[in-house]
Amino acid sequence: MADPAVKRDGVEADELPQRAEKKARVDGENGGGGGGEGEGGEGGEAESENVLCGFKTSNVLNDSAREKTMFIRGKLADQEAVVILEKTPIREDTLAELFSGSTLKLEMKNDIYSTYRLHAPPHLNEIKTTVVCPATDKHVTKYQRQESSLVEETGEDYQSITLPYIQKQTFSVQWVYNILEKKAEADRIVYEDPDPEVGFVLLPDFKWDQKQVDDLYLIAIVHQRDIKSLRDLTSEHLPLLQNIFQKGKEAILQRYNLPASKLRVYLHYQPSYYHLHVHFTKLGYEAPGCGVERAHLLADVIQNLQSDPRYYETRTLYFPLRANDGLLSKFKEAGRL
Ligand code: M7G
Repeated sequence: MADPAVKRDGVEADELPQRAEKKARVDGENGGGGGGEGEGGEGGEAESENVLCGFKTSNVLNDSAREKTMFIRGKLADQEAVVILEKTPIREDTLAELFSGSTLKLEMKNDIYSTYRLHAPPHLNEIKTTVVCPATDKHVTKYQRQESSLVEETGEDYQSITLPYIQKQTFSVQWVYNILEKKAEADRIVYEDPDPEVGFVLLPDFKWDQKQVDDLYLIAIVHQRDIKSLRDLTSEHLPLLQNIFQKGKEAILQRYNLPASKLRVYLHYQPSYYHLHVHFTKLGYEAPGCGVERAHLLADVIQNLQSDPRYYETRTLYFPLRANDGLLSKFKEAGRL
């Protein structure tokens, strides 16, 4: 099957500071290989073939009128797939063109009030599209609308319930290795420290279309391959964490003109992908998973490890699990919920 990724990305490094000043211009596109786990390879074509023209919808997993998103399960050439559609924000730098180049249809007029439907030029009316193909049952579960329950995990619970489960049941991190090995998304890298111990790659999260800094979202992926999550961190990892914190903030300031005081820098527990990575988002942007029940500020993580080298090995950690998450069943079976 053709590379299913159809994202619009690819920004020339030297134009990004201007982007921060709301002059957004996209010079190219890349497929990035981000769509299929286990697939390597780079895109980089000016225009992708429409891999979605044969997509057959099975059901809608989740949608939100407010977020203007829809998560759809279906089949692409007989393979299970999940497609995520998201209307993109309106950008200030496109307003002049939006007003002059659109057609307006009047819906109603009453006194000083009138409402219209504005038909914008197609390039100002994009839908960010993410394709996961082949998608596993776990992907379907991840994107399905579900009730969550808060779980209390002691250090012992982690050893006896969580660890055995995640050793068997996690998403592939092939996409992470592709990034670290420059087999995918190499042209999107914002900063890299190649050191095998304290080094990392900083690049845009695939949830961010890079068109505006208001919803800035980058991830720092560590070069070390044996740190699964927050639970594995000890004071030995302080140089790594401090390096990510310091250099990640510097790189974002340089590239996007956004100071550290405007950033939310955190780790998820539980993460979806068990290879240590840190989320960098713009403060004020309500990124999925930035709530207190899942996000752990990197600054706090560093301080906690400074005061207790085994803090994350021993502490009880709280996190939400969705109703259909297999790990939740394990906690129930163990009588921990
Ligand atoms: P997480 O905390 O493991 O899980 O974060 P979450 O997805 O439940 O938040 C992994 C982060 O990596 C998320 O923010 C994803 O959007 C992002 N991500 C996932 N994939 C498969 C890719 C990818 O292929 N490329 C990039 N650039 N980001 C990805």
